[in-house]
Amino acid sequence: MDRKLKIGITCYPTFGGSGVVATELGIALANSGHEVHFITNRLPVRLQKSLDADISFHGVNVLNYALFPHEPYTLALASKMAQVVDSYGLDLLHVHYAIPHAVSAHLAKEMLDGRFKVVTTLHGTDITLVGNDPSLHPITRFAINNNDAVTAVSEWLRQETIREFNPTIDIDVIENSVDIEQFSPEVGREWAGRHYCEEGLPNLIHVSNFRPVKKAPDVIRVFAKVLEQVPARLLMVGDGPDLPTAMQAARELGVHDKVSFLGNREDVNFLMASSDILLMPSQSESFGLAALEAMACETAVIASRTGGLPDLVRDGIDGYICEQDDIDGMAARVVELLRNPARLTEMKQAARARAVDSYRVEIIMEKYLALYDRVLSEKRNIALV
Ligand code: GMT
Repeated sequence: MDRKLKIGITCYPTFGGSGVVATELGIALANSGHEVHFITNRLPVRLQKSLDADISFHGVNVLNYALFPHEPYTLALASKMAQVVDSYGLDLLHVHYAIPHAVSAHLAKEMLDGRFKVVTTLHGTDITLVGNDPSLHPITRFAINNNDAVTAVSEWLRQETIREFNPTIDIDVIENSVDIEQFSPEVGREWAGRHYCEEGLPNLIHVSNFRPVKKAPDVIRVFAKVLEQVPARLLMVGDGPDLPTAMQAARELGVHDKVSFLGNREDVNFLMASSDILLMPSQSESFGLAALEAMACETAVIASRTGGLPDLVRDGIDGYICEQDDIDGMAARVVELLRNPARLTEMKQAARARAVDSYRVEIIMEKYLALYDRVLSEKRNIALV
């Protein structure tokens, strides 16, 4: 697209994958000359280093009043969206995670009499865990049907959305992306923090928000089985509800001195680039951003057969796909690779090539720009369902 666009982006600003995808896209769009406005309740984590003249940040302040059972985030966000669109003449809002962002954006659009377009990206649990709850199903379906375009981060999520919501709008698939300069094997080589890696020992890594769906304690179980056969270290990166359970499992299985629990980290690219294999035994994963980032760092991936993971990680090429809950199977694959360095290197290089060729942020940004172009050339067409 030749025209420079004015784009508003809303996401959850935390370490979660949807916020990361939204932020990396916003940075890439700004670097390509588009005017980008983040409308979020806090500065997104990965934006903290990149805030410059081309990216504006508009904080959403939510009133906390004693009468309210809950803070009215959805309404405060809609008000802020309408203000920002109006003040800066934005062409479109691109919101990430349907609940409640797609609803707020629709409200803002109604407030401004349809003067801009709304694109929603569905990321996963907004469809599979939250949006399909009976309390939210009708409003989620309404928002999906009344946005100008809706994307899902994998074909699997597109199918889940159709199955769950039977939408009247077509869903486009635009996958997650990765910054291949930041996430590259090179960063690991110069990294001062290499002391997490014991000289000569292979490194395994797990990166997640430690919600039950990520099965972090299973990573420890896999690792304990691996240690029965080959020496290694394990980095556990992130924080969340299952962190204490994973720590307890490490103590109970007697492997705690070989595991480093590192919490939420901004240098996750360095940690991945210093590792050999990423373990992702998730119960559900619409795409698997951490797997893609690891692949870009030349780290092989061993993941469970769920959601979009088998489309991302080519079984036997970039790593291995194992059946869900198959602790023994995953451990066997790790051992197989650690005992065969030539095979491991081959997989690491294939993984990097796949990330560069198919998922680098410039490629994915072009897909979004084509979508923006399409919706901006369409007349207003609202189906109230
Ligand atoms: O759906 C979630 O769990 C939240 C979301 C997030 O914000 O972290 O994660 C999802 O979005 C990522 C980015 O699109 C995907 O790579 C993750 O696979 C997906 N998580 C799940 O489906 C569990």
